[in-house]
Amino acid sequence: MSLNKKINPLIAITGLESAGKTTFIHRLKTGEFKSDFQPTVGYDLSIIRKEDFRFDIVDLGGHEAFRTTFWENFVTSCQGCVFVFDRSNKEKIVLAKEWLWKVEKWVPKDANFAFFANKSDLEEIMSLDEIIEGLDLTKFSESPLKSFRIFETSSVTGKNIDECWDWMTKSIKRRMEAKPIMNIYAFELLDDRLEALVQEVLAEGDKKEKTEEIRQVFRAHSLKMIDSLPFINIDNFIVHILKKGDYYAVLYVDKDDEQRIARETGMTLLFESLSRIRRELKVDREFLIELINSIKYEI
Ligand SMILES: Nc1nc2c(ncn2[C@@H]2O[C@H](COP(=O)(O)OP(=O)(O)OP(=O)(O)O)[C@@H](O)[C@H]2O)c(=O)[nH]1
Ligand SMILES: [Mg+2]
Repeated sequence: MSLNKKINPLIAITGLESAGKTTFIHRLKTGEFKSDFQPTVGYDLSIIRKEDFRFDIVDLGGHEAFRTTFWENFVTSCQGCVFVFDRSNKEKIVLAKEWLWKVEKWVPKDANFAFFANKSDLEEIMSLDEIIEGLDLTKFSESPLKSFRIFETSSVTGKNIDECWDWMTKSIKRRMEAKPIMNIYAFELLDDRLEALVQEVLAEGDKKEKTEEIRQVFRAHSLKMIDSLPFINIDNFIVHILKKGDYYAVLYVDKDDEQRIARETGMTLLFESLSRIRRELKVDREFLIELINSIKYEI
């Protein structure tokens, strides 16, 4: 029942509205500057391949409505995070500081965190010293985050775009090769789309595309319960979907390895809570097996 497939690393791009997130991702993908993006509504997921690795990139809308709804879920499950700051906009520095430090708390401690002093091509911009002081960036030396770097960037000239990407992807890759990343998630059914997708997967039809979509929706809705289900690193895994009424929880767990993982990570509690969930939801064994079988090859 286990899979020999790794989950793709996720890189979350954060920053206030108009900081230049979407423009940066476009520059990264095409090597070109494009100036006419509409403000991002909600979030956009895309893929960037590098060598044999596939990175999922989430471009998070910077408007307050999206900051308060989507950011935490993505940032807490990322392997790399970027905070884009528009250095030509001094008025937003207090708000940017508030959100930067929220993000810092959400980023997993072993993830890479890049800070962009963006729009460096413009003339009327804050100096790096002003930014460091204004956003309290020196405090990162006390942060439990292991990997933090500041880049002065511009999507107009391309300054430091590739450098940051190299730094981030190489170190994520190294980490994953040393210790493949496996996230355990639990997900709450928050949107109608999810229910419909799950139903489709359970029914006949082309499961491959659907399961990918489901995975992305799930990722967007990781539950608060994640507090008691921390990250663990394993290679092989299976997917459990547990259903209770109109509520689904999805758990990626390596069935054969639960004991070993519990021992190595000291997370006996985690597995106790998993079995408690299973019991509470009174999941029928046949139902579970059927669900697992229906999606195990694509996730
Ligand atoms: N001069 C300059 N302008 C930039 C740069 N990056 C982005 N811009 C401009 O800044 C504006 C906002 O860019 P977006 O990429 O849409 O900003 P965003 O962070 O995605 O904004 P939201 O989607 O609303 O969160 C656009 O007019 C871009 O052309 C840069 O490096 N230099
Ligand atoms: Mg955008």
